[in-house]
Amino acid sequence: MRVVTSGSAYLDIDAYACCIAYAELLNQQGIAARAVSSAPLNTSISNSVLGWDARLDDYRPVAGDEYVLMDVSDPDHFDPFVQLANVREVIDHHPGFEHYWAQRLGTAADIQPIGAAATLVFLRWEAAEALTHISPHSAALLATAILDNTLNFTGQMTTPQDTRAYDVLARRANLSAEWPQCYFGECQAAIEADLTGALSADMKRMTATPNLPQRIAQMTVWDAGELIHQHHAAIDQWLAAQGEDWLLNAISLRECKSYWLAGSSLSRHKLSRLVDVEWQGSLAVLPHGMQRKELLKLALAAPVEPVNAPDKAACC
Ligand SMILES: [Mn+2]
Repeated sequence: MRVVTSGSAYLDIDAYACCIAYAELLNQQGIAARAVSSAPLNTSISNSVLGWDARLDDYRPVAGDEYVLMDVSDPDHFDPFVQLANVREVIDHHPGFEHYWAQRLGTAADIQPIGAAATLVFLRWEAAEALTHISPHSAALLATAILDNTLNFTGQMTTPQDTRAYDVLARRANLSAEWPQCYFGECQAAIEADLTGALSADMKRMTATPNLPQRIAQMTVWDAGELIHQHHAAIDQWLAAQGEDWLLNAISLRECKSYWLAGSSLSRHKLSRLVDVEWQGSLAVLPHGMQRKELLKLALAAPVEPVNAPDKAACC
């Protein structure tokens, strides 16, 4: 069995769509595959999306299964049932592990800087000349994943391939012109209804990257300024309970900006080394929407700051 799966922390709409739509393609090609995850779904998988006729498979991996990893390539972040030695294929758009997988898998590792991993899955369907057979729910899932991961085509990683894939898939799925606004509005309502749940469902540990705050929570909403204005204290309190070195990256699609809320002067210092931002207390507003994976790319490219030698005055 080919087990098509993703990360351990949570599934977002991109990972969810990729698992379901790629397992469907493999099955159509005569390769038995299941879309499987043990991770919780985050708020990007909105109520409308959950109402579509699409599900992960109820399947428990067994010895001898092979694994296909979608929208993740960091071995520390895989779903815990994944057997590293049995990974057959990786399709992802996060930076950092391209070389590792190219050495292990050669061309079976497909890691590209592109707006959504869902676009890479769309390209597989297209290359297989199978798009006329894609189910409406898989087309709708992939299209919505592209909307989300490209920040409605405003994200800096968006490519012409993402835009083209959305157009083709939205037509196949009969999505209306109002779907983007409807979808993002639904996501914001879900986040506001359970703010701490949304924070914990989209929080990543970045401890392997010393140039970044140790924890980064991210949310993509229609109006992040308003959300932070209304819920600043609750967000602060919940994140502070997770430690002192953290960032909330709230992406605001209405204004195409990122709102950053940082946990401490250490967190702000790390971020200011990567991006020229002006802090007002713990808050900074970036003039464009920046995704966590873009920030990760900057952090990986920057030199690691040497740990300060002990301060003599403090010792004496
Ligand atoms: Mn993604």
